[in-house]
Amino acid sequence: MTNTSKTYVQYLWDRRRSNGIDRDLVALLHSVATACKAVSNSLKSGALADILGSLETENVQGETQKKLDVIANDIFLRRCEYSGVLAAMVSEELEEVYAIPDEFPRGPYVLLFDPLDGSSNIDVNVSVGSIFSVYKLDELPTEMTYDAILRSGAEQVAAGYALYGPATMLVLSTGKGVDGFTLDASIGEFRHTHANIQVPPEAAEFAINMSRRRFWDDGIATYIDECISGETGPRKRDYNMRWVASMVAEVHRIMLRGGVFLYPVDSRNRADGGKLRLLYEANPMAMLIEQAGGAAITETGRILDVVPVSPHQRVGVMLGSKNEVEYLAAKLPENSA
Ligand code: AHM
Ligand code: MG
Repeated sequence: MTNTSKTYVQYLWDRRRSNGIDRDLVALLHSVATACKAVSNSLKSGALADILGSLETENVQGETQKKLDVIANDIFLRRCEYSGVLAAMVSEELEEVYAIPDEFPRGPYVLLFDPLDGSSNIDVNVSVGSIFSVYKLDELPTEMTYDAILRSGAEQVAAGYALYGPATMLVLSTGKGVDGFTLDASIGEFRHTHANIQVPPEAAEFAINMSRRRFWDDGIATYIDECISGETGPRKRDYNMRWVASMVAEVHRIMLRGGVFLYPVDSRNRADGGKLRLLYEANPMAMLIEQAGGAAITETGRILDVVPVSPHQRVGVMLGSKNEVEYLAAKLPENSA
């Protein structure tokens, strides 16, 4: 069957006309998609290309880097630095801000990304993804410090992820809804396959790492216990559970069929602020989920309202179907206050 749906680039030009996104943002989002296609291609070779396994290095979070983390990070930097529209990039894999080198023209945009999320899944051939977030600065800072470029999630002008699953997909928001694209290998382009994605407001499916139960705060434990008690409990319906350990895969499932994803602050990760990173994991996913009609919170309020204080800071993340997230929020002392 021939797919005649629009290509991603055609979609972006349509957005330029209807949604007013500027030419520079079109160029940047095109570069990001090219990076995602290159990452997808690298992942396909797996053990054949000797790119599985770990390196002896650690990233800024103190986590052992996989070979593919480094390869994917390099792909994002190389594909996007020449775009001419970026002032800087921030990556999970880089300690410092990556200021665009002098040899390239600069522009007002900042790109933040996790080049390969869910990397514990790489060696076992389970879905992984890339996550990205875009801001526009009022003016080019003379010095590219974190202070100059850190913004709260509400100021994002675009966010998205690529999911490297059975098919490679790209899901994007430029602030007016959410659209999904599937990589058409026959032409090497993403095609617009999912228009105006909406997260169902009701759902009976949760995703959480249950092995951490003994570390949870009371509100989280009560919520999950209620779900597990099913039909006979206060929720009066049976719940299903999923845990891929790949946030992109979990969020994508929620985008298409609803549910909630939780990686809360708990007694084991509280000193770090949580597990997931605000700027290039929580914020872009929160923008996408909200733009699709869902909700995304930390223990104290909306993720998009958190004011960042450092580039790699972590937060508790709870997101998904609106009614379910609101029910959960009411059980969290600082959220319901
Ligand atoms: P990563 O950026 O090091 O891959 O970590 C983020 C991932 C998420 O994709 C996933 O939700 C979570 O870590 C899984 O954590 P756990 O190993 O505790 O199940
Ligand atoms: Mg990650």
